[in-house]
Amino acid sequence: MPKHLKPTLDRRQVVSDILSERGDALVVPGLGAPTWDTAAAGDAALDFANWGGMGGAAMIGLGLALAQPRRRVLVITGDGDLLMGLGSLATIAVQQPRNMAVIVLDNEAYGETGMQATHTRFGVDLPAMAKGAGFRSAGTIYDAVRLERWIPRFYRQPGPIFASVKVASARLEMVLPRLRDGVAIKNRFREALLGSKAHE
Ligand SMILES: Cc1ncc(C[n+]2csc(CCOP(=O)(O)OP(=O)(O)O)c2C)c(N)n1
Ligand SMILES: [Mg+2]
Repeated sequence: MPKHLKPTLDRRQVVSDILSERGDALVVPGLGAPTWDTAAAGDAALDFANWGGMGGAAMIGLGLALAQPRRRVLVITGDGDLLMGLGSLATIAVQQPRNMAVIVLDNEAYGETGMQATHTRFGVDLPAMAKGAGFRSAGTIYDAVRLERWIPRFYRQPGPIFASVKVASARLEMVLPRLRDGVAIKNRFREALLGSKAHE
């Protein structure tokens, strides 16, 4: 088991720091709090909010990464969401998408539903699992200095990349994306990505 420190990073700051360099990257925020963090950082048309579906963010990201190999795809999700779809680490590793990063905002809790402890609170090491599956690089980020070093990698280093960012389990204001309807979110995303081809 790795050294287990208390998670302290501010998740809103982490997400806004990461997304400030997004350019034309496609972003898949996991359900709940990662979606509120992403909305707080700007609610962009190239965000594919995964409204209430748990366990699927990384797989939606993989599909996008394979369909759009020239675009960077960032999955920004929670430890609970990733733990529910752990097999996705193996599937991503088999596909080896060079344009994909999976970033877990790891508060070691199921935040949305009342801060129940997840497995990472007990030392389950998600980056080690990603490495074991075959991700090209994986690591744990506990502080802002390390985060600053990792951000350019999320966008430029060959993937698949995995990072667990240890964020404090604070209760924050719920910032909802403007669109709530799944079809509307999908249509906005397709139009922003594909332009006139979105309707073909
Ligand atoms: C299949 C399924 N089970 C349970 C839920 C209820 N639920 C919504 S968010 C959430 C916790 C998500 O935890 P995490 O991904 O770690 O996000 P956090 O809020 O901690 O950032 C749960 C259990 C759900 N939406 N779908
Ligand atoms: Mg969590």
